[in-house]
Amino acid sequence: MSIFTCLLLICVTASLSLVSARGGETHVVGGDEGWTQFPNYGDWAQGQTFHVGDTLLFNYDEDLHSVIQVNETAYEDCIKEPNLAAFSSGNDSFRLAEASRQWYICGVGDHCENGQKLSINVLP
Ligand SMILES: *[C@@H]1O[C@H](CO)[C@@H](O)[C@H](O)[C@H]1NC(C)=O
Ligand SMILES: *[C@@H]1O[C@H](CO)[C@@H](O)[C@H](O)[C@H]1NC(C)=O
Ligand SMILES: [Cu+2]
Repeated sequence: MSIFTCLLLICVTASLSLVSARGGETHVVGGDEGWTQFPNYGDWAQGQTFHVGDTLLFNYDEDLHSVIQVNETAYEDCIKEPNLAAFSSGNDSFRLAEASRQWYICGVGDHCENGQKLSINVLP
């Protein structure tokens, strides 16, 4: 293989992996533990890079938890009503449509106060 072909292959491979890193990734909140009480979602989010076009999936027992999208103030103070959106199917997924910070809390009991809350920063 000539050096030129070799370089070309490296370039193509590198750009393909860049493309595949952008958009379309599904982030299962909390990984295997899902959306529940007590995992540290700050730690979980630290290990993720969220881009526009990715999907955020909340996986949980619908009898035990829910998902409420709120603003920053409501996130800090665990205010459930009014909110931006509420979900309770146990399998709630959203496509991340814009580059922005987003906040989610659980709407059941004192779960939010116990730390069942997630803040993510969606990059372009
Ligand atoms: C944030 O949400 C709370 C209620 O959840 C509401 O009272 C407040 O006005 C909102 N703040 C902004 C800046 O939208
Ligand atoms: C969760 O929802 C997705 C579609 O949003 C669907 O493809 C998947 O089968 C659902 N999973 C379960 C366990 O219901
Ligand atoms: Cu909960």
